[in-house]
Amino acid sequence: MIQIADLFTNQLFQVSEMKIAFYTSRIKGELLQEMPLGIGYIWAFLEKKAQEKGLDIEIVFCQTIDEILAQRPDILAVGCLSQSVDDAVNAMEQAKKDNSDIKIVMGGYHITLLPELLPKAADVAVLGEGEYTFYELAQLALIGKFGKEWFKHIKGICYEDNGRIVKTEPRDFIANLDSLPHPKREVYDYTGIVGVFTSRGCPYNCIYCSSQNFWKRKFRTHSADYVIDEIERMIELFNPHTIHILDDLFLADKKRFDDIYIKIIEKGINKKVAFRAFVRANLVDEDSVRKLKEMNFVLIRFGAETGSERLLKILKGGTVSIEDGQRTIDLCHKYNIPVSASFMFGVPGETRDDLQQTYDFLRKNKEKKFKIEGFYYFVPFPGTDIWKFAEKGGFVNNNTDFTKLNPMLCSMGVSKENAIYMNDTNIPFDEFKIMVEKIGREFSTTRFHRFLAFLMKNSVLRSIIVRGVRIHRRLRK
Ligand code: B12
Ligand code: SF4
Repeated sequence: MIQIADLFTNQLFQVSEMKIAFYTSRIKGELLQEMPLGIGYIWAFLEKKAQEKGLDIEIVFCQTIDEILAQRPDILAVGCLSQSVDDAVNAMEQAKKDNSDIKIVMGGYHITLLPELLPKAADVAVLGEGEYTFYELAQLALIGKFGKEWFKHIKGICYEDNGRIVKTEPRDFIANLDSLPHPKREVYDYTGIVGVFTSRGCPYNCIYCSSQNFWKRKFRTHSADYVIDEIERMIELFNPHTIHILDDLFLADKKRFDDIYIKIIEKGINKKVAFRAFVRANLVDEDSVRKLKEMNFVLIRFGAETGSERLLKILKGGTVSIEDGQRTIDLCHKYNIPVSASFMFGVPGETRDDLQQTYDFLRKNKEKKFKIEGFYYFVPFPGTDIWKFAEKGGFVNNNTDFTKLNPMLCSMGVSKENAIYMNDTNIPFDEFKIMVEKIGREFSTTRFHRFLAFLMKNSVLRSIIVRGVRIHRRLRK
């Protein structure tokens, strides 16, 4: 295997400058909510390497296709999730049409989990963790060797060759996450909430989750010192009112959590900023909730998914129980931290009895400081066990309209053709829809959901909204 980095030491390249444009695809009609951290990490890593090696690389972040065309980059790097792959393909096609010499690199969840669907407009895709792989591809471009005969030397990519998709040897995960620079965030105009990712991966195996398939169930963390440094820098740069910890498993490493807790209190960071985080209910105990309160956590979110023990066991492999969810709610209530959960409906195998149990769970907790983040129609994500099940059942395939994989709120009045409903044998769709919309109306607690639920109660308004959503979807297609 050729060490691409050696090419630099051997001075085999002559290019003096290069422009790279990053683009993150978006679900139509949705605004970019924050700086995509995946791109932010790659950007910061490239900047660091360029500085070390004295390379002249200009990097820009484009929020629209027009911006890409105006920038005329040498490399277009496009990140995308499954739900917005249509936008990614459109951006890549337009960029290629405008400049046939442009080099296009794709990356992120969708292509990593479905590499066989590499779009024609993409020259190559980075599979999995992107920092080193993208840097090596950028080096190939710098030395004028960005092509199939050289791609085979790069680990962790896929590209098309003679009509078939070639996947190179997988790349090992970065062993020491602290060796990475903090992700670039300065290109985004933050107002109030800034996100941070303090670990990568998750060892659990929930049947519906892409994250564990993407990160191969390997759990790695940044050290407490690195996290505190990053938080302090975020405060300095953006003065946020809240920092959102986006990790899958922030509480998993108790020793690290305690170290972060001690440093936040010692440095008085809890006086400058509030926090919110996702947690997994089985990892929540009284000690952690007390500490979260002291650290100024103002919101804790978790995926409750269902009120049925039977169904939860299927979804999460018996690693978390309804009692864990209840304990999380009760402890947060006791320590006065608002707690918010999301639920999914329409899981294959869900029965009327399961739905009733979810209803009972919600009723029981209605009076507590317990918000509902969302009641979502269940959709299968590529790379998961449930995706394989859906494929076997003929519900999805490689030609599926991936925009349908955007989990819709039950209050949005989804129709059967817009949903991927795999549970007709247990509960016919029409009956299911009435049941979950009722739950949505009764228990939605966020202002937006409540407002929607209120509108949906009126039959005229409901039909206008439903028609609007359908027209919107048709136009999107
Ligand atoms: C934060 C977050 C969001 C944020 C920001 C998303 C963003 N673009 O960064 C918001 C709230 C906007 C969001 C929205 C949605 N999200 Co989201 N989100 C996450 C979350 C929790 C963390 C992402 C993150 O920052 N990771 C940290 C960085 C380091 O990792 P990374 O982004 O994967 O980046 C690395 C590689 O992927 C790669 N890479 C990434 N981009 C690129 C680009 C290029 C060019 C290259 C070469 C490489 C590359 O290199 C990076 C560095 O190593 C993940 C779960 C998770 N644990 O990853 C879900 C997750 C990505 N989201 C998911 C979903 C479903 C959604 C939504 C549909 C929301 C919904 N309704 O449920 C929308 C869709 C938005 C869209 N544009 O399509 C799913 C994706 C499933 C799938 N197969 O596509 C995930 C995996 C959750 C899950 N467990 O299933 N999300
Ligand atoms: S849903 Fe959460 S706990 Fe389950 S595998 Fe995914 S990231 Fe891990």
